[in-house]
Amino acid sequence: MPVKKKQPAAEVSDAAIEPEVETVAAIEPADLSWIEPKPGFKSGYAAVVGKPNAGKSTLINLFVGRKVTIVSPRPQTTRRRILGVMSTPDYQIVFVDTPGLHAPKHKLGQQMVDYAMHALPDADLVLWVCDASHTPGSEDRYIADALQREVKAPVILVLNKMDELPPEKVVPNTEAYLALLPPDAWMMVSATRGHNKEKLLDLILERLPEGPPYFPPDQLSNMSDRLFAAEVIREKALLNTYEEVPHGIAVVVEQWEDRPRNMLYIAATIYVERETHKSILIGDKGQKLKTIGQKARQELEFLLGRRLYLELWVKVRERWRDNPMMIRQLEPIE
Ligand SMILES: Nc1nc2c(ncn2[C@@H]2O[C@H](COP(=O)(O)OP(=O)(O)O)[C@@H](O)[C@H]2O)c(=O)[nH]1
Ligand SMILES: [Mg+2]
Repeated sequence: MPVKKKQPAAEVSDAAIEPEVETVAAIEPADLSWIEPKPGFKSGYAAVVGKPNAGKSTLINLFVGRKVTIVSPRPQTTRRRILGVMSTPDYQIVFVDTPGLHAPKHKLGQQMVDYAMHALPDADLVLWVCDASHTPGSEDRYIADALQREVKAPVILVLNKMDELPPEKVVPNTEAYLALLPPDAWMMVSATRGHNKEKLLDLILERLPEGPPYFPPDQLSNMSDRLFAAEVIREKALLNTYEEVPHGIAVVVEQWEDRPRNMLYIAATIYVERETHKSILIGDKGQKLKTIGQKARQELEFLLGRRLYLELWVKVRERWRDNPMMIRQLEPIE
């Protein structure tokens, strides 16, 4: 087949260019009143750390009141530093979601641990989230040591998953976690059910310093809609695959276009590390990819408040998690 030649760009001579006329109507001045410090207003960064799967992201979504960070039963779902902002007329808490602290096995894992560690020195307080339904393991000890070393701010121990904790384990498990690191305060909660949310909030507010709001009150996260869409697609891919596939998944939104009648068109590529993973993700007659696409579309339509046409592609990038250049492409830093 003959290769189609690219059309040359239209030539424009200087004479043809009209001087630009200012046609933009006066722009409304932005409402910056939220920046004004109000007496007694409290604000601060709360770094949320803990081992993978402890429920850090679930807890942040609970406080923010909307999903701002994805959740799955797979360890290491959170790869970036994601902020979830909770604003009221009296205070603003900026929750810093961090990848779970763990011994990294690849370069991406190292980047994730670095994100989590970097959140610590800047934090006004630290929420150390543990899975209280299990006794502490070596990962919890590793985190307790890191907190002892790196953190001067108050540490609140959040004993999560109390809904899965049998009554006879409450005292021994609590004591075992308290023995790792004496926190400034602790609370048993269930992030999925919302148990003790208000009590934990009181502990946070007691330790939150006075300060100005850092974000406008209607801003819930630091993520652009485009990045968040990629995250939601990744979450649906994680929830619909098993074993080794999920860890090597990355999603890039390649196209994002407004279409007529408030329709949004998104084309995204799901990257995997192996051909076999690609066929698992696509599934028999494309069924798995279709399910992932439907679930992502439904949720994004709800979150973005508009109709969506979502097109998904799957591509292989071998061992991308060990390749610094590909990590930059697929999991860029903010
Ligand atoms: N039973 C129970 N499960 C929870 C609770 N909080 C989180 N989970 C589940 O634990 C898994 C990991 O949650 P996630 O928030 O992604 O953990 P992260 O890795 O620490 O961010 C998900 O399947 C959550 O639904 C809880 O309070 N109780
Ligand atoms: Mg997470």
